[in-house]
Amino acid sequence: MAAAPVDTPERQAFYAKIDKSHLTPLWTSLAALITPEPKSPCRPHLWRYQEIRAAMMEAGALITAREAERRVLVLENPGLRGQSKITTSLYAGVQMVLPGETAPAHRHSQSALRFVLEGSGAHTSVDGERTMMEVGDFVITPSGAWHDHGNQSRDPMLWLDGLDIPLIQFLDASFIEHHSEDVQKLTRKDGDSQARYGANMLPVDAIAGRLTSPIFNYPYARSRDALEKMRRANEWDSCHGLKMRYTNPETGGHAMPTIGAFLQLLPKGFKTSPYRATDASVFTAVEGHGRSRIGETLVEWGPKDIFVVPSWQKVEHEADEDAVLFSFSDRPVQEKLGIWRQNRGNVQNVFEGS
Ligand code: 1HN
Repeated sequence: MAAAPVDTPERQAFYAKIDKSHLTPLWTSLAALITPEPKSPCRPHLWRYQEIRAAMMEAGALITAREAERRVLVLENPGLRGQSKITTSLYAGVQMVLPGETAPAHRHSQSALRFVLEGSGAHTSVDGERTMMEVGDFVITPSGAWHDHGNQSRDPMLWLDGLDIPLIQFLDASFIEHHSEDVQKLTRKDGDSQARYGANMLPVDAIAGRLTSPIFNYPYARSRDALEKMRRANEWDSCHGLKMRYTNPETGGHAMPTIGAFLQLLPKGFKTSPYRATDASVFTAVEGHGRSRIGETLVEWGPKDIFVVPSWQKVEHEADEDAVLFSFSDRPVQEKLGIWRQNRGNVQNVFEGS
């Protein structure tokens, strides 16, 4: 693109004059608005779980889940401080529910995912059905669904929350409503949606009407077992190892309309080829240790650590032992808009790669 036109005294006087009418020239900002490739203020960063956990325990002594509504420490991207964003379009936080606590029922426009980091047997209820949560479970709260959390186990439960808050904020489409009762009434037995939608069958007259998957807990045990069985074929993707996406069984599409979620296995010693994509991704290691080069930044990760890969930054992962990574991004949104793009390997030409 051509350089921005130079300023002349006449032009500056003109800009100052039209400014009073809330008008401004495009030609001074065009190059910054329409960049040849993504230029994000979002930065690569890693949060150590032990550091988050220690802070969370302090928060646990300072405020209850009920008073806080949700006791969450927000993971703020260093390039986006003060905005409650982990990437330009997504929010992430770590939430803790202590034994005996309730996080009261509410519903909002924002879609949410949970990825369980620690604890066993706490629950979330979504639109009348409860699910128990275990480490590694991927749990969904659709837009507009009543949800409350509780912990009747003996240990704290901590999970990673991912929400499309910045996206909804950008669209000025946010609503929240508080339930008249802290804990919503259950109208279905535990496991009902798993049985109806998670057994490779669908109710006979099911139509693909819903934007969000009717399965709201994708248990880690099942996802992990699938990866373990698939690895025997010894077919590895050079950029991803073995990477699967969570799907909505009614559509075959992403499990959520605004957030894509993925689980991947990197076998011991595997080093991925450079990869970049226009969807910034939030990762957490479930198992194993390794490292990722993200642009010029090297992050060393272990179980439950959380790191972020900004849009279009080249990433390479390396696993020191069998490693499992969970990740999420705004890829479904970009795909629907027809703007999602990736480069595999050391591709230079952004218009030819994919
Ligand atoms: C929310 O509803 C939850 O339900 C977690 O656990 C984090 C952050 C902002 C707004 C709503 C939850 C949230 C949230």
